[in-house]
Amino acid sequence: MSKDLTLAVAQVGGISIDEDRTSVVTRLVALLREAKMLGADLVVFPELTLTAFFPRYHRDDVSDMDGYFERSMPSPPVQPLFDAAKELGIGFHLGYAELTPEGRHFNTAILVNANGEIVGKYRKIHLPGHAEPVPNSQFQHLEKRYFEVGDLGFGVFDAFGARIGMAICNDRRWPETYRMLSLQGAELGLFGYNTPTMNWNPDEESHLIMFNHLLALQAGAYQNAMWIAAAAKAGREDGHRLIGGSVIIAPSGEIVAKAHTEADEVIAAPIDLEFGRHFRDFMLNFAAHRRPEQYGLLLERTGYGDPLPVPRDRW
Ligand code: CDV
Repeated sequence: MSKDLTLAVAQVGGISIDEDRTSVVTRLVALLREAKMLGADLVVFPELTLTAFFPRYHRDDVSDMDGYFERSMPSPPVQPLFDAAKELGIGFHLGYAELTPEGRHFNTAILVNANGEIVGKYRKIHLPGHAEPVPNSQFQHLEKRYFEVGDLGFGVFDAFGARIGMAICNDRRWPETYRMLSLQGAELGLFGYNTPTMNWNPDEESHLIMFNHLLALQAGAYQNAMWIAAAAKAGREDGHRLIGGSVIIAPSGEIVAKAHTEADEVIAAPIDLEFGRHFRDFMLNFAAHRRPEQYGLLLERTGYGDPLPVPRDRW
């Protein structure tokens, strides 16, 4: 197998609600250095990497959460991460809460090249959970309260000698995400996530949480002939727990590297972009086999609905 780049995923263990950015960034720089020792060209950090997963907490006044958001990037406490990356000549992907100069709030990820320049940006489109707390629930997930739906679309960027797409956490459960990226030629998809081991659905079976996470990513990789890297914020945060399972997945759908802890941990793998071409040129040759004229319902309908009429006169 030839190697086009070495990709690392830096899983980040739990961050307590009062851990400051400087402490978190020191951890991230240590992970970056470890990734460099593994030969990485690009390191993927999780969703909302810089703080505890604050959308699990309810505040009447949403501006009370503004302290968890970055007003610029690099913000002063994050500058050392950019400096270390530049010194090491390594790129990274970072998820964070973004507060724009216009006062808009997004769940955002950026792609930074080995010169410390931001070369890609994505704002999360599929926001899970609720805008108001679920009554009598032990767990809340209030992303719809604290973030707007992303306004940048599903961007794909040429960087690191590859065509790279980004998406964030819940996006990985939706096939539309991967297809939006693969139709733009993405060869590699980068995902960060915070997935609690328990959520507002008391009937969800615990064994399914890891299974569904891996199933979605592996299916997305195979069905779209893409490499996928997914980085968890994992472990315990203030009595709550997030799954690990950070992975690198080949376009075959096979896992080539996987974290085995719920703590700070780096995994890495060589990426051969040609390997994706094998799938794109044969079984998943979109241009030859897709039938967009038959997919109109995908744009017309959002929720589950009734069957479309099938013309009986042509049976
Ligand atoms: N941060 C997330 O988007 N988490 C969701 C949880 C709430 C299910 C996820 O899809 O993992």
